[in-house]
Amino acid sequence: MSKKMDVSNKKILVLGYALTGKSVATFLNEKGAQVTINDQSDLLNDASAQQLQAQGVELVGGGHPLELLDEDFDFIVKNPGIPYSIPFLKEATLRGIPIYTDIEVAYWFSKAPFIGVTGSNGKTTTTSLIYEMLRNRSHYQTFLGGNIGVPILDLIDGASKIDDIVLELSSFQLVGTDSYRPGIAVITNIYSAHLDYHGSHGEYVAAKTQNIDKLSKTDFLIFNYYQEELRKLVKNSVATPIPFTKDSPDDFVKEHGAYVDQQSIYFRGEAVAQLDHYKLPGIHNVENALAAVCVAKLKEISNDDIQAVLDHFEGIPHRIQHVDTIEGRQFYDDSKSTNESATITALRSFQQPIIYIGGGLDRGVTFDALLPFTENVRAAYLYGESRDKMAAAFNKADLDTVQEFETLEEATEAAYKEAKEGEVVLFSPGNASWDQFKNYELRGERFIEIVGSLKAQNIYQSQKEE
Ligand code: UMA
Repeated sequence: MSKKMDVSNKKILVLGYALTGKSVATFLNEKGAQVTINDQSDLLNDASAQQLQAQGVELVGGGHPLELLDEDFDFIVKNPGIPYSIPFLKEATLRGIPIYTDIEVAYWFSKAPFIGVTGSNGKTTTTSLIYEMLRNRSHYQTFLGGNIGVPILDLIDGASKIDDIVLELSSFQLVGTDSYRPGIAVITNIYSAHLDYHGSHGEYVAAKTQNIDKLSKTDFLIFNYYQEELRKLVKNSVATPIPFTKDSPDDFVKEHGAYVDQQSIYFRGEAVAQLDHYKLPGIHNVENALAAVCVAKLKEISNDDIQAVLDHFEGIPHRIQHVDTIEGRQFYDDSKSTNESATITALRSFQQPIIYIGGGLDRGVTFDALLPFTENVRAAYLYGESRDKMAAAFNKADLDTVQEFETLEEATEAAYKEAKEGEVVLFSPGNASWDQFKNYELRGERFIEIVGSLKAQNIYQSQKEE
C-alpha cells in the first residue's frame, strides 16, 4: 500500500516539538529531508533537539515568527494539538503551503496497512481490544500507535506489508491527512467534541470522516449502525460497510455486521463469543467490543481467541477501571476523565446508585452539562480548585448530600464512609489533574492507594458492629 514519497532534499517545517514533533523530525531527518523545527517554547534546553541540530536540523524556538514562512517550505508537519487558528498557520494556509500531520507522512512510507480507529468516545478501548485480539497471531506482527500515545512514525519502519498497524486517530490527527487510507476504518460513534478546535460540529464531523471518500472497494468501513449522521456518510462510500449495533439488528446488520443477542456477540449471523465475563461496564463498552469483533473476524481471528480477550481484558488504566469490591461496594477509577464529556460517559455506565468523587483544575467550566446524567448519583464529594463550581452544579440535582473538601484524600475518605452495599464509588474527576497532581496517571494511582489504605482500616466492619 506504500505510496512512497521521496522527501530527500524536500524542505520541511516540523511545527511543535512534543511527542509527535520529535518523532516526525527524527524520521524525516533520517530520510534525508531538510528539516526545520519550530516550537513556541524555547528549544535551547531540549537535549534531543540539540542532537538533531548537531545533525543539521535547524531549530527555531520561542514563538512562531511569520518571516519563517519566507523560507519556501514544501510542506509543514504539525503536532496535532496545535490549532489551525494560530496566526502562523493562517498565514501558511493563505500562502498555500500544505499542512499535514504525522499520519499522512506515515501513509506515504508504511509498507504495512492501517486499521484506523476514530470516533468521539471509545477510541482507546476499541483500539486496545483490537490490538489484543490481533497481537498473538503467529506469522504476523501487530503494532499499536497514534493518539493512544505512541507516534506512528516511531513504528512504521519495523512493520512489513503482511503486518498490521492498529491506530487510534483523533480528529486533530485526521484533519491533517490527504491521501491517507486505512484498509479497515472503524468509526465508533460521532458526538460533538473539541468544538473549540474545529469551530463547528460540521467541521468536526468532516475531520472525523474525511477519509471515508478515500476508501476503495477493497477496504472495509466498520461503523455504528444506528447513528443517522454516520449512515448517511457511509452510503456515499464504495468501501464494504460493516455495521455494528447494541440495539436490535435489522436484516442488513444480521447479514453484514455485528450485534448482541442474549449476551452473545454475533457476526454475520454466527455466534462468536459471550459477554458473560466481560469486565468493562456500560453499554458503550459493548459497542466497543462489537467494533473490535468486526475487525478480528475480518482478520480471521478464531472465536476462542476473541473470547479469551473479552474474558480477560481489564480496560484502559484509569478509564472507568474497576479497583476493588469491598463488602459489596464497587470502586472505580476514572482519573483519565479530564473533562465533562468523559465524566458523562462514566455516569452513564452504571445502573447502581453512585457515590461520586470529582474535582481538579479550575478552567472556568460550570458543570451544568452533568445534570441530565445525575439520576443515579446519590451523593457527591468534591475537591480541589473546581470544587465550588462543581458543588454549584450538583446542588441543582436532587442528591442526599454534596460536600466539598480541599484534597482527594479527604473527599475519598468521606465517600468511602458514605457508600452502602450495592453502590458504586466512582472517581471521575471531570477536570485536569494539574492543581494537585503532575498528571492523571499519578492522580489515579493515588486514588487506588487511598482506597487500599481505607480498606485496611476495616471501616465497614466497624460500621456493622455499631
Ligand atoms: N505548540 C506550539 N505552538 C502552539 C501550541 C503548541 O509550538 O501554538 C507546541 C507545544 O509547545 C508542544 C507541542 O506543540 O511542544 C504540543 O503538541 P501536542 O499537544 O500535539 O502534543 P504531542 O505530545 O505531540 O501529543 C499528540 C497528541 N496530543 C494532542 O492531540 C493534544 C497525543 O494525544 C498523542 O498521544 C500523541 O500526539 C502521539 O500521537 C493525547 C490527547 O490528549 C493523548 N489527545 C486528544 C484527546 O485524546 O482528546 C486529541
